[in-house]
Amino acid sequence: MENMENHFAYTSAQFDIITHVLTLGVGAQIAGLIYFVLTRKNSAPRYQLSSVLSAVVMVSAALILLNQQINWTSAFTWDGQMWQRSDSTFSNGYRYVNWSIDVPMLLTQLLIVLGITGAKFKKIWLGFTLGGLAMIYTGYVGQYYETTSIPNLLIWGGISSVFMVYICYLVGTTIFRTAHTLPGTTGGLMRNIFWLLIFSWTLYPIAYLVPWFMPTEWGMVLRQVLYTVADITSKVIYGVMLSRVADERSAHEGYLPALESLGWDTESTQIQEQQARHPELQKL
Ligand code: RET
Repeated sequence: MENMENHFAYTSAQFDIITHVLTLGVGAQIAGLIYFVLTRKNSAPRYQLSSVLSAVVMVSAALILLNQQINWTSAFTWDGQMWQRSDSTFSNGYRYVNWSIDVPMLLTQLLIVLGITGAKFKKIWLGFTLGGLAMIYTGYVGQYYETTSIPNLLIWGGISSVFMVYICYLVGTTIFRTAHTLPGTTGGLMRNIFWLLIFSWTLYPIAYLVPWFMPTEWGMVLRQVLYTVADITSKVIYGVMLSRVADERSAHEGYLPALESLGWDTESTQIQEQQARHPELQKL
C-alpha cells in the first residue's frame, strides 16, 4: 500500500502506457543479454568479464521488470470505465533490491575496462560497493514514506543523494585520471560514458521524488517512464559503450578477433608493431 501508484484509478491509456513501458524494459534487457553473450569473445580475455557482468545485469533486470509487469497488471481490475485497485498491491520496492546487485556490477565493469587492477582496484571497488549499497538502502527506507510523510521522503532522499554524489565523484576521478592514457578514441568514449552515467543515474532520484512534485495519475505514468528510460540507458547502452571501449582497446593491443570484428586493417604496420609487443595475445 505504501507506493503511491496504489492510490489512484487509471484510464485505459494511463494503465496501458505503464504496462507497455514495463514490457519495453524487459525486451531491452533480453536484447542486451543476447548482444553481450554473442559479442563477449570479440575483446581480449582481460576485458571479457565486463560483458559477463553486463549479461548478469541483463538477467537480473529482465526478471525484476517482468515481475513488475505482472505485479502491475494484477494490482488493478477493469470496471468498464477505469482500472480500479484489485485485492493485491503494486510496489516499486523490488527495484531497490535489484539495484543491490546491478549497481556494484555496473561499477565493477568500469574498473575492468579501464584496466585497473591490484590494490587500486580493491580500494575503488570497496568505495563503489559500500557507497552504492548505502545509497540504495537509505532510498529504500525513504520510499516507504512517500504517501505518509513528504519530509521523511526528502530527508532519506537527501542522505541517499550524499552517497550518490560520492560515487559520481569516484567514477569521475577514476575515469578522468585514466582517460588520457587510453589509445585512440577510447579516452573520449570513456568520458562520454561518464556523462551517460550521470544523466541516467539522475533519473532515479527524479522518479523517487514524483510523489512530492506530481502526486497524480499522470505522475505515476511519468515515474514508470523515467524508470524505463533510466534502466535502458544505465544498463544496456552503458554496457554496449563499455564493450566498444573493450573492443577498441583489444584491437590497439593487436588482439585479432577485435581487429576483425571492428573491420580494422590487420596488416597495418602499427598493428603489427603492437602484435610484436604483445605476442601472448595472438595465442589466445
Ligand atoms: C534513490 C533515492 C533517492 C536519492 C537517490 C537515489 C538514487 C538511485 C540511483 C539508482 C541507480 C540505479 C541503477 C540501477 C541499475 O541497475 C535510491 C532513488 C540519489 C542512482 C544504476
